[in-house]
Amino acid sequence: MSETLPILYSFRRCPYAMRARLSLHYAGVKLEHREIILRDKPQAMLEASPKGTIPVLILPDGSVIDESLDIMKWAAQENDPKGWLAQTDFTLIAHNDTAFKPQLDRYKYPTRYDGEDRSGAQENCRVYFEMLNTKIAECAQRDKQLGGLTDYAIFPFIRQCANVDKDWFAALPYVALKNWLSAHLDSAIFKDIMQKHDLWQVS
Ligand SMILES: N[C@@H](CCC(=O)N[C@@H](CS)C(=O)NCC(=O)O)C(=O)O
Repeated sequence: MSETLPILYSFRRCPYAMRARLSLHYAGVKLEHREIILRDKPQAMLEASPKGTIPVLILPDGSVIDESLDIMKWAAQENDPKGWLAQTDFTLIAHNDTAFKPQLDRYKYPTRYDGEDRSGAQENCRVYFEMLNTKIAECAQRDKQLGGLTDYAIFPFIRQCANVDKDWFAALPYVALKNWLSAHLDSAIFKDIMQKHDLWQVS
């Protein structure tokens, strides 16, 4: 009989889905990956999680985890080979999600906001990067990581912001932040979780 695996609804470029995939990979969780597109969400996903955001994890017992941070925590509770969960900086992650992400959205998608000219949002992103740069530089003894799952929760968003205007990001004087981001982008785990999947079709 085939094993029933957890099901992950995911979208390759979504930073919330990336942090979930990174943590599930870290924990070595075997799963069925269902790649979707946001403009055409599968009915089965919406039935499991009517709020319609990605990622969604459905466990073999039918329970549903539809917040990326909860998926990260669940994965580390399943298996945490480096003891990372206890070291995770949830305050910084909350700052990333509630203060930085709205600025990133204004910077990346200015036309969605009345009167947004990007410059204020870009400056707010820079201020966040300056703070992160200092934190990362201070963590030099810990392999230049922020510790625990904090890196996995945050770097997909930094990647997204850095890609909006690569010249702007390249000109920033934040060496520790840039090295940290490059190390994550070059890592084997990131390459693995960014592999392309065919769109999931109901069989
Ligand atoms: N708080 C949620 C946010 C997830 C989220 O907003 N994901 C985006 C994609 S990156 C989404 O699904 N948006 C819904 C849509 O665009 O229809 C989480 O952490 O899982």
